[in-house]
Amino acid sequence: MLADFHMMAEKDGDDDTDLGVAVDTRPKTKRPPLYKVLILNDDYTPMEFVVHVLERFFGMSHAQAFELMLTVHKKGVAVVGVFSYEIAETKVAMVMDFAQRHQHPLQCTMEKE
Ligand code: TYC
Repeated sequence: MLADFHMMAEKDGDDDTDLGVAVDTRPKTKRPPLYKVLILNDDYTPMEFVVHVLERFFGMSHAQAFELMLTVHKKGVAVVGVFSYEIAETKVAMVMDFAQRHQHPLQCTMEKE
């Protein structure tokens, strides 16, 4: 716990000679790192399957999912969401398992933001 810092002018009779310790003025609220989940293009996975994946696992509307699928198809890769490490890891595992079960080579990965 941080020591309180009272804004009292010249509390130490500031002649700049005291050898006090430095005191933290900001609470340390370190946010957890975030991870981008990416979908990669390939030549074999059907477009409709990718659209379905984006709707099912990333909560997108059909229109949003279709648009993002086309972005991946044209550009090769796209970020589909940003999550905490555990959520990102779970999304990647669910997509990879779903693709494998349907025998599509769709790839889903994550990287630190
Ligand atoms: N390129 C695929 C096709 O033409 C479609 C596709 C889009 C595949 C996005 C993967 O992440 C992907 N059938």
